[in-house]
Amino acid sequence: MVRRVVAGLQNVLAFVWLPPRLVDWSIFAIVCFEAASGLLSFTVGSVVWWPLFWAHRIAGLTLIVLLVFKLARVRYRLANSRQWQPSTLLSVVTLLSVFGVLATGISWVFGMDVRLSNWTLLSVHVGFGLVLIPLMLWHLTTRFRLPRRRDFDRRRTLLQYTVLLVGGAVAYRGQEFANQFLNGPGGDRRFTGSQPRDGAGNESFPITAWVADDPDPVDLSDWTLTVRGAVETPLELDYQDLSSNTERRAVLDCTSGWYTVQQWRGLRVGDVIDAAGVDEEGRFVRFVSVTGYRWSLPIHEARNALLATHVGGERLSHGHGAPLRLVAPGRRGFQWVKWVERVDVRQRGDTAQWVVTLVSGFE
Ligand SMILES: Nc1nc2c(c(=O)[nH]1)N[C@H]1C(S)=C(S)[C@@H](COP(=O)(O)O)O[C@H]1N2
Ligand SMILES: [Mo]
Repeated sequence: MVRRVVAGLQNVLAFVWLPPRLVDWSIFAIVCFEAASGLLSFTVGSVVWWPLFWAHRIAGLTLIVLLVFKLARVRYRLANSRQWQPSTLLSVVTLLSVFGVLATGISWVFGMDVRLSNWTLLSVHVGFGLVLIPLMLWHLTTRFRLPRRRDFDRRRTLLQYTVLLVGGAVAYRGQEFANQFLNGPGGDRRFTGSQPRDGAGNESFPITAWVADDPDPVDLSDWTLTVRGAVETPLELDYQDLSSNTERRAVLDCTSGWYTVQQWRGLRVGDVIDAAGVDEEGRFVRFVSVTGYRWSLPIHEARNALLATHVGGERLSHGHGAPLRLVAPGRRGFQWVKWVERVDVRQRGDTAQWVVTLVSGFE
């Protein structure tokens, strides 16, 4: 029985064994796909995007098989130090970062919750990925060979790739199944892969600032909320003027890999901008922090968002964005602007916000 299984596996392996150049180019293509899907996955928060997260995980697993092929081919060259060339060092470093990215990705999927100072495994995974891209491109320039016609046998190649991808999908399903035993049903991860932070109120979830955004606590005596832009009457409101009476349960899901479900209380953005009277050409609403950090939402989505003063029945703490922070259900955490002081009704979206959120707070 065991022997038959082994023989079967050997047959499968012999069958999917790709020609060297195809292995290399497939690795290249998959790493590019992983970088693109990984980055894109950070910008989406709605569950309709689940196939993107699945595709990222499945493609990552097929990378393991391709690496086995690749290592089987180069192992003599690596093991034999007399064959080492200057570019071998680069190859080894590239290989190590591939191992890093796979190991952290897989451990994360299995629900491991190791933190390296404030970094979750997911952040380390992203770090390895960002290092891997330039390394791989460099490695490619030292050993560049285009695949040739005879590397492809159309039907066989197609079948090989199908086996690889289906294998990856089966392995991923198997992993989810195993997870139910290891971590209990679902392991409580969201479709984004984020792990739960349980409890209610300020103390129950981390404070996350993006890179260098770290203002002093906001002094309410010289803080106002300004509403302006494509409105009839711009407004300037004191904290005491805010009628914070709308409650909403919403998930804050940070790209560093955690989420929390909280009861938020605050002002409905629709009420705020209607008080100023929205002009016809108003299409977007932009939320600007005291630090300059900002994000904008299409106006119909913005109307249902909240400018929160409270979380879990408590006044927001400074770290969580007091006196006012955006609660944008269905959006990722980085879009939930903290320490909001201005609301702009605009005709257009704001592409510069992508850069501003990355560098906000740097002097
Ligand atoms: N002004 C400002 N708002 C911000 C950030 C920031 O750095 N500056 N970080 C964002 C990120 S990445 C996340 S995940 C959430 C975290 O909210 P929390 O600190 O209340 O958990 O706030 C978002 N809002
Ligand atoms: Mo975040």
